[in-house]
Amino acid sequence: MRIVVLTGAGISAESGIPTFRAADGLWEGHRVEAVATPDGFETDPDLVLRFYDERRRVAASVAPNAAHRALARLEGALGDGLLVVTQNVDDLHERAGSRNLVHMHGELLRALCGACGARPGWSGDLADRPACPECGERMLRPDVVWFGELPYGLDRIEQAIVACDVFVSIGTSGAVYPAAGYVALAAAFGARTVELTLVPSDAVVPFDEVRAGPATTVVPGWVD
Ligand code: BV8
Repeated sequence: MRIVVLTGAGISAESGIPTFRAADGLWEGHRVEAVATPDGFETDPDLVLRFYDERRRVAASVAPNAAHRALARLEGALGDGLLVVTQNVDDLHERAGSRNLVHMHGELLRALCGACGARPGWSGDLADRPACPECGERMLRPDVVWFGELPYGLDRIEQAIVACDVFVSIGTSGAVYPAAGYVALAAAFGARTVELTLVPSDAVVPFDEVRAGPATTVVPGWVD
């Protein structure tokens, strides 16, 4: 049995990490989408660095929830038969025990050097412009994928989706591509598609099965 699970902000919501498109999706009065972009970074790098420093601190202060732990249990049972593809940049899947994991939109706990391209692990702040441990330049940004930038791991993800038997989408609004197109790709290659989320998304193709509810209920319910 080969399963691909796509997760979005909804799986971390009950851990205390705000989702993107909830009513309060604002940061210092800016739409999150306006901040999490290359243009936003060019326009006001300090604002963007502070935005991600704050999100890094929030992510460090919360814990994985029952949904993250259920996926780690599922990996224990399936081994390489399970791949988790997350749009999230927090490390709650790792801390719950998931290992077969792709952060397609990058990671809060990694920096990216604008000078040498190094991607060092990073748990501190970036707004105080620390030096890159590789080249010494002070051009570090969060290693997250902004709009118009190429997500990570696309080949590995697409190969897993076309080969999987079941595709499960958890806690994502299906607003962002290429992730939003994965359910159609899975269905086209014959996989059964399942959505586990609070508010069912108006997906490009309907899911075979939808379970609406909080992730800490519907994900363990489906896994176990
Ligand atoms: C790319 C940064 C190509 C990291 C994010 C037109 C013009 C320009 C671009 C495009 C265009 N059309 C399409 C595109 C591509 C664009 C795109 O999709 N735009 C959209 C707006 C139309 N995509 C891109 O640019 C991507 N790159 O295509 O590159 C390319 C090719 C070659 C060379 C170069 C480039 C890059 C996309 C990545 C953008 N970065 N964030 C960060 O700050 O975190 S996107 C951002 O949205 C986050 O990553 C987030 O993960 C993602 C999706 O949001 P969700 O996770 O779904 O969260 P949301 O709040 O929306 O929904 C939460 C859901 O949870 C809800 O459904 C809710 O019901 C549910 N929920 C809530 N509580 C619970 C719950 N479920 C269960 N339990 C609960 N308790």
